[in-house]
Amino acid sequence: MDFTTLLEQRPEIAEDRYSLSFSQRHLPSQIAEAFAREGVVMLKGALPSSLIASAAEAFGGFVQATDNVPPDRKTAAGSWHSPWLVRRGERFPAADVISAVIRSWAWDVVEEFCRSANIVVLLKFSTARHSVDQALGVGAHQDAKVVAFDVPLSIWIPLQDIMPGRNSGLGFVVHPPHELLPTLPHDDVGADYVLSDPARLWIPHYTMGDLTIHSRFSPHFTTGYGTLSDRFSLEIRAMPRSAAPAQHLDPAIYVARRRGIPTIIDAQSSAAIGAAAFLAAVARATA
Ligand SMILES: O=C(O)CCC(=O)C(=O)O
Ligand SMILES: [Fe+2]
Repeated sequence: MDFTTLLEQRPEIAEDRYSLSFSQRHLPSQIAEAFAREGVVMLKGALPSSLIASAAEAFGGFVQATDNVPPDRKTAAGSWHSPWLVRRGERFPAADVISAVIRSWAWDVVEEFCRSANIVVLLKFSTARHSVDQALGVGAHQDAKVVAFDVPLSIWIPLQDIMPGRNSGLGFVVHPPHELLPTLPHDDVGADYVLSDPARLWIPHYTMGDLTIHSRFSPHFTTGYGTLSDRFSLEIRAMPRSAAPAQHLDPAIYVARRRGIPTIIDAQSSAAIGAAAFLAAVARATA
């Protein structure tokens, strides 16, 4: 079963049937309840669309200069990059987006999910992704399996509108288990699991400025329809500072409230990682 056929047979999976889309007028506690129950929420209009459009343009330019894309990070389906390596001259588009998240109401939601205002942004587990829309078969993964078991959440930010059937996006199996699922050899939970209860599937539309947050056990998947359209996105991972193992922290940004405002209070990168200029860009954009 591929995603084109699935959407044709079940167009309702592109609807938000579980009311998981929230705006600034919702309380973070209300959003946290939905997240705990369903494993994913969408925050509508969380980021300024002009900032996202400009980040997409810079990231697109970076990818087009093919020297920038190492062969081991590239397939027919696109390429993926550590956010601090995506650079256009003095500009780091991922720094602008991360800073916008910290300055937005989405950060109140991240704090609520983490039950802490002392948060570490785990750049080591954050990715800037260029996805070329390929026809894909149905499957899903859990980030607890493929990223890191102890990282509680992933923020997924598309840098353009996402239209199911038109360009590659992210889809979810809501109401996740509270444990790791058995997987096939390539860490995928398999089409049988995903299709066993189509009522639990959600392939959202995104408008520029929207983002989703999914939990570590949320089974989710890259969607693909074979249109060959480009998609740029950023996934950011964060957790309570007090819970973060030392081996997750290179590089990392620390955020806490100062005079009530989320503020970057520290950042670190080893010389070998070489993220210092990027970290400075995030700090400048957030100050
Ligand atoms: O961007 C994608 O296609 C995959 C992203 C993903 O799996 C994630 O953010 O956890
Ligand atoms: Fe994932």
